[in-house]
Amino acid sequence: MSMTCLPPAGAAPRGLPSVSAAARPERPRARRVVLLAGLLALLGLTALLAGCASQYPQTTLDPHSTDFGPDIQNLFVLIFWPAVLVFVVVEGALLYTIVRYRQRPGHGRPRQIHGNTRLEIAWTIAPAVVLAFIAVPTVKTIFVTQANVAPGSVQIHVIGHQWWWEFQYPELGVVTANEFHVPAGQTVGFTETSADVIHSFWVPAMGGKRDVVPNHQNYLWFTPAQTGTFLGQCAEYCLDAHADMRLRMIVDTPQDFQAWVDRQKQNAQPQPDAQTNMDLLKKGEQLVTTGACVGCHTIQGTPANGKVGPNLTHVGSRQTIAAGILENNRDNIARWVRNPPAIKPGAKMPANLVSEDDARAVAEYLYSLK
Ligand code: HEC
Ligand SMILES: [Cu+2]
Repeated sequence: MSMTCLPPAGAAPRGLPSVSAAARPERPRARRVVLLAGLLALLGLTALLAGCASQYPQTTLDPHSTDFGPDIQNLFVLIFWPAVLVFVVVEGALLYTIVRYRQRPGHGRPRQIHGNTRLEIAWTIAPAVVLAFIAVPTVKTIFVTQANVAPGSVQIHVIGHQWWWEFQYPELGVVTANEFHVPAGQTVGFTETSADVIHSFWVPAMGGKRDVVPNHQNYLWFTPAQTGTFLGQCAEYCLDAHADMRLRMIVDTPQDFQAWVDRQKQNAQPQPDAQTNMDLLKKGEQLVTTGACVGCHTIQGTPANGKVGPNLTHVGSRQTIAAGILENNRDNIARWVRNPPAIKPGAKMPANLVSEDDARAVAEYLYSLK
């Protein structure tokens, strides 16, 4: 018997099983087994992915702010379950139709119809209602979270650079890079702009992304709920090292935050530790404050006052360097200073500014700037 899509002329009318179809009962059972196996595999995969979710520090589904994050989470849940319902109904109807009205040997061409006004009106109105249901709370949330920040909150000016972040606290007199501190339970207001191309500032645990645009100011605010370190990154493709443009938000208790601000406001002052080699440190200080570095980096209290690269006044106090891609230690600072583009392709700090030996001295000095 032929199994082509078009039934042979004169085939039996639909609904009357032919003799040969009844004589071959194995085929539908085999298909059912395949379908069931597919469904089970899908369920297993979903369970596996759900189990992994807690290991992702940048998940968007686990908000740690008291306003922006939960606003988005509630909106997501509000839309997610109706979407699941729509999915199940539509896909269920589709699967049912595929199975129930599949071509069977001996079944003829089904009745041909054209147009159904009632159905067409229904499937135009139903999605319109669904879209309105989504649009109203979405637009409301957008307006709330786009607003400029309330007075009295911690003000941070975010400047995106290819490929690192600058954080200025205009009211507190602090400038830092790639890692910034905020107090728990207090609203933080960001004004954002870019020094070059469009970036996007994103700390997923706090809430949504916000574009960082040159010659334009965007606003963002949220209230961190608890202390901890939260990872973020640039979320708008900005050429070579976009993927290496990461950031860390450290939420402190209000006391720890104040202590951090007090330290950051001070001039650079080497703070040797047990492993410090003082001769090397002095040599490094000399190299940095009289070398090419001063043209691009600021080290408060020294002649270095460049604005091209990150502020290094307290670079030793940061957990990472180079926008979150290297752990902060002497070896990594030395490696970085020798050849930044080898570590971060495209990095806008030139290689070979210092020799191998001098890089060790530079690292000894910079790492002591706590
Ligand atoms: C032409 C400008 C320029 C010069 C000169 C320059 N840098 Fe940089 N530097 C940068 C830029 C830009 C970055 C950020 C790179 C990135 O993360 O993508 C940077 C990053 C750094 C960092 C990492 C800071 C952090 O917190 O991530 C260190 C450390 C550093 N420079 C040290 C030096 C030293 C030491 C010298 C002198 C020997 C020097 N730089 C000279 C532009 C410069
Ligand atoms: Cu980017």
